Amino acid sequence: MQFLLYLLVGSVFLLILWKLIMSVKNCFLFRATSASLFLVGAVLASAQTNVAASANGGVASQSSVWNAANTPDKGNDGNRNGIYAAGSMMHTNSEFGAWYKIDFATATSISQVNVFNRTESESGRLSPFTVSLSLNGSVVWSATNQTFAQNISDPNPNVSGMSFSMSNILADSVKVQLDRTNYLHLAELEAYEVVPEPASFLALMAGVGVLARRRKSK
Ligand SMILES: [Ca+2]
Repeated sequence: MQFLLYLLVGSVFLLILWKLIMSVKNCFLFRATSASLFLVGAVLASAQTNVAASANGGVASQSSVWNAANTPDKGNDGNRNGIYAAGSMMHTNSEFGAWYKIDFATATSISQVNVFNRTESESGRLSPFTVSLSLNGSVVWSATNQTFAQNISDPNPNVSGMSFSMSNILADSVKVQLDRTNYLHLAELEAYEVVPEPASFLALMAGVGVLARRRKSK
């Protein structure tokens, strides 16, 4: 269904682009301008989708549940608040290699993983840890022996996240695991893919069309 939508949008876009080129093909300034906007649009007309979120089909599991209030769904509910009392944190028992995993709805090319730690206390329990991506049960990317260090800016002081970047790794799950014995509690675990936004792209090209008409009328 999504493929058909892209095909339809792509066809409309090509038709509009062809008409624009034919109407102002002798205008060098326009061609230079539209080419620049085309490149800008290709960058702007993309968005990141967190495929680990339960709202996007992510299904979470964990090695154990410390308290009934700290079930796996709390780690992918879209709430990054790191205060335990906020009620949006998964929490295992204290055990060696305690883990938290989220299966995606489908295999997806992942470019970024964000790990959000507890903030009001016990944030040191997370380190050292391993974050990994897997496909069909095999690890396809990992960062081991990590010490948590906040590198995500957030206006909410109760949000503390560490971001990991990778080059579009095809995976169907993301996992955080302690490299020692301790409790594992995360406010949120996210995994992002970059997807095109045809609607934004067409809006941009509509702006190009207006520009073309203005230049042609001069
Ligand atoms: Ca949460």
